[in-house]
Amino acid sequence: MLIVGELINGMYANIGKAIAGRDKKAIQDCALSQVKSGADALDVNCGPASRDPVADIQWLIESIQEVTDKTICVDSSKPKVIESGLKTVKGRAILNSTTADLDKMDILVPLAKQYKAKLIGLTISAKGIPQNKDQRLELAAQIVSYCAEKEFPIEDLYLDPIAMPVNVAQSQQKEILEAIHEFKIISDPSPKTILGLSNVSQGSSQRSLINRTFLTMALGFGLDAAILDPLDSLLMDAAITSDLILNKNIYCDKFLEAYRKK
Ligand code: THG
Repeated sequence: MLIVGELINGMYANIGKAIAGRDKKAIQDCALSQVKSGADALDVNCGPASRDPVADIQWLIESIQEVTDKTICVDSSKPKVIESGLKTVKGRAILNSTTADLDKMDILVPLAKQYKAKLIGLTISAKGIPQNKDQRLELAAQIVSYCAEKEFPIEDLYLDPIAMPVNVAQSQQKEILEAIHEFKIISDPSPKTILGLSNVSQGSSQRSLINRTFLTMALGFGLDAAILDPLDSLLMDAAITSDLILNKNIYCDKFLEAYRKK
């Protein structure tokens, strides 16, 4: 699976402070610790408190790129902030994200094409968050057909059914898991799937247990990628072991160690 580290997000107090105070070392340390723990890519989000997200996202990405060449996942709900981030990324970025709304896709799909970025499509719309699997599938199909029409490669599209907190949306979890499976059969070639995993445990105790159980199940339903906390080593162990069980890695008695040496 593709592991996207979630920790460079202004929503975290330490990162919010580092952005406001231009503390480059704090950002670089956070990037390197996630990479060392196994992150393949790094999500970068200025957070809700940023006063100048167009400038902040550039500073964040420049700081990170000084210490690692891992893929940058440019995370914002504002197209101007996303464009500013994509301009700064050196390699191929992940654009996080568009919704299924036409006004968003009309701007963001051409941007993803222009910068040869991969694209995350959230199965939400201005009408709100879908309440069952079929509503998620309807929005997913709208995103896939829009991308196909504009000749955006479907293999580079990651559909996100949006993980919701289990303590307030318990009946949604099975709908989300089944949506992950069915997104894969919308088209051939299949779109990929991704989740912002930590959403599922927001407001709950036992967060780590809920996160790793949900991740393991989602991988069983065909999940390709997750935005998660790579410093949670039990979570990473569960991810690595799931890939083994799903025959994505060769078995050996020391598979955790072998994977981490990759
Ligand atoms: N899908 C996509 N992108 C996303 C999300 C998604 N980006 C943002 C988010 N969701 C994924 N990242 C996080 C990061 C942190 C938390 C949840 C998701 C989190 N933070 C603690 C909390 O809210 O309790 C903050 C704790 C603190 O302040 O220290 O849980 O779904 N495509």
